[in-house]
Amino acid sequence: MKGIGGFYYVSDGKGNVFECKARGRFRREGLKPMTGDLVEFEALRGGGSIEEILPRRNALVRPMAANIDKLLLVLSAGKPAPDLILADKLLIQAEKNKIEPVILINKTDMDRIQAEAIRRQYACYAVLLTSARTNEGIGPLKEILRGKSACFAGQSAVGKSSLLNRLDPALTLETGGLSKKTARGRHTTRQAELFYIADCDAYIIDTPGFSMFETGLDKSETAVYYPEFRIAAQACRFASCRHDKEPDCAVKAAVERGDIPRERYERYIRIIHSLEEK
Ligand SMILES: Nc1nc2c(ncn2[C@@H]2O[C@H](COP(=O)(O)OP(=O)(O)O)[C@@H](O)[C@H]2O)c(=O)[nH]1
Ligand SMILES: [Mg+2]
Ligand SMILES: [Zn+2]
Repeated sequence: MKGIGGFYYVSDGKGNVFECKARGRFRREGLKPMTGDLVEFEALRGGGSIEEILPRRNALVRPMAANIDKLLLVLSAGKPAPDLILADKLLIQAEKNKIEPVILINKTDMDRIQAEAIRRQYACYAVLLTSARTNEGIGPLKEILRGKSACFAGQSAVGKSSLLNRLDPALTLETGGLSKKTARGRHTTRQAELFYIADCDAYIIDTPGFSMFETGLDKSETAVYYPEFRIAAQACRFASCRHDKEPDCAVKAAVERGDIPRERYERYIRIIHSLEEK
């Protein structure tokens, strides 16, 4: 469920949670239990010991989470202003790890026009408009999550924990973290933690927000993870086209026609140029 200070909290799936230590051999093998892991553990009096980590279906580094079907990328239509470069990088990471992304544009109650403008940039993805304040989109979100495991991701204070509280009224996760002062204080999510939502039979991982993120990709492979580039890219003159300064680029032509959102394309160029600088 979560790890804090060398302790790992393991659920037996029957409502009991055990505070476990990981076996020394994991450390020697460079393995560390992650939130979302399936493990074999030995229940001891007053705690337990993790004996095996079962093979992972997938594992994300940012946020740290294992075995997830869907990545819930939360963006704010109000404050904080959405960092769409960060969003694009998280989408790239999801594509690379074959995890289905779902974009949640939250805080629609603050700025619906901004919410619609963001939605238009991500037309090739599943996008849901939500408000943890007015409850907008919570019903459809439950259907998207039914029977799945999912992980929240996004900047801090976009409303990840608030949305999770809405999914299960029994949850009382700490929310806040909008002001700089409290960002390191009590009202913020400090580690990835998994929750079972009985209402939609889903396992959801809440995660702390972050702002810095590197995809760790090569600039020539980055375009592959843009679903809206894929069809157009087949018509580029060069098979190795990065859709930057190459001649006869069908992706750039699609941007000019308005078939690919210009903002997405311009951020793509910024992302690959920053890779070149490195
Ligand atoms: N107006 C509005 N505020 C929201 C909404 N969702 C969350 N908030 C507020 O935004 C702040 C940060 O929320 P929190 O859930 O802690 O964000 P997290 O850091 O992503 O988990 C809190 O003060 C919430 O009450 C929303 O849909 N509308
Ligand atoms: Mg939170
Ligand atoms: Zn091209």
